[in-house]
Amino acid sequence: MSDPFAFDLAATDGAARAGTWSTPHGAVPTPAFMPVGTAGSVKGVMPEQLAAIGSTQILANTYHLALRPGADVVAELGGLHRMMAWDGPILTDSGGFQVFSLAALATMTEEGVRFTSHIDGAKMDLTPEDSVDVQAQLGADVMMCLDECPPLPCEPERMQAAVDRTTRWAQRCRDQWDARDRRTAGGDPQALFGIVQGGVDPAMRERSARGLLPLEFPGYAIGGLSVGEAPSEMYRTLEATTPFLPVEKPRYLMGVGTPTDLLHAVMRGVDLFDCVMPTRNGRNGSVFTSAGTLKIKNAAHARDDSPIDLSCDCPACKRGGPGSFSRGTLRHLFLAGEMLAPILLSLHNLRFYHRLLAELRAAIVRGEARAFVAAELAKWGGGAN
Ligand code: PRF
Ligand code: ZN
Repeated sequence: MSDPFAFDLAATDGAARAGTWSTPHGAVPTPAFMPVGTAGSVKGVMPEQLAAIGSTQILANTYHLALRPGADVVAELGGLHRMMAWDGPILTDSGGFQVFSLAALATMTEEGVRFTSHIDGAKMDLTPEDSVDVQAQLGADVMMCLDECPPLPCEPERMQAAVDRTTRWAQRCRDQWDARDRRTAGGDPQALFGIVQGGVDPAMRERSARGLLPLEFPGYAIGGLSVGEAPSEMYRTLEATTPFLPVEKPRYLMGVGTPTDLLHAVMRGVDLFDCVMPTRNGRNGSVFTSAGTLKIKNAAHARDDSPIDLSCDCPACKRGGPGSFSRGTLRHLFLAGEMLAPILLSLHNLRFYHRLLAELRAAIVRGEARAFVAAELAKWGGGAN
């Protein structure tokens, strides 16, 4: 049988790659950005709107869904695709990272993580095997290994221990994935990605990658970045990490980042991203434009009849054509607490991310990635995105 998770490289330009990632729920042109649907919905955005603005694959979180409504309930409701009314590819994160950012009283042992639910205070355990079982019940196309992501800065001994534990847990996740015949509880093929850790130390990143490679995952994530280090350190680390990853497998940078981060990461060989930034910032009234970020609530926009971005074809901007919303109108809707405002700004920001990566992909195919990135960064200038 042909590989349901084939990754085909259409073009490379330096370290940057233009590819197509296949899944049982459709193909994803890469580089690609995944909107975050933490608890089973991309906040405020309808699935058909996501498709219309260019979303191809979305992300959901094991931690949130396992606590509420429970993985068994998700399975009974038909799995994540049915629940989210999204027939395209879905990826779930494994839960460990969210335990340490959200749960109370999280502790870690070799066996797994133990924590207290941030929702109802219930005590819960999550082992690597549990994480795979729960993610199989959720039924996404791609699941992630349980990993340990130490906050930065981090002592070298602690970092090495986290890297080695992440490698051992990856083996246990892989064994459990094999035991489940690499399928969701509903019987569909399901991929498992390994996660490279190691902070900003190139030697640790190499150690982590070398530990995971023999497990032959269908894809590799880069975790442990955007956790307190400077952007320049993150870019340097990516440069020291991607050369150790297989060329023919997708690479996913977890929880990153700003538009600037995406451009720099693609130039260093990353294919997939997720981040709450476009939707969270949109809900807070902060938008990305071709001239940098702006805050729609600022008084300066009160009587501004122009759209957020004349070059944007999202449902809010419509390139300034009929049916577009002006900055002044959006500011008013925000200040009046109208729910349409955060929805429109979420759509705009997601469209900005998708268009940026689609244009970068085209530039990679043309062999002009470097010039494209330089031109975008220059356009954003002082209003940096
Ligand atoms: N590990 C996992 N999920 C993550 C991260 C990680 O390191 C990050 C770090 N940026 C975001 N989400 N499992
Ligand atoms: Zn727009």
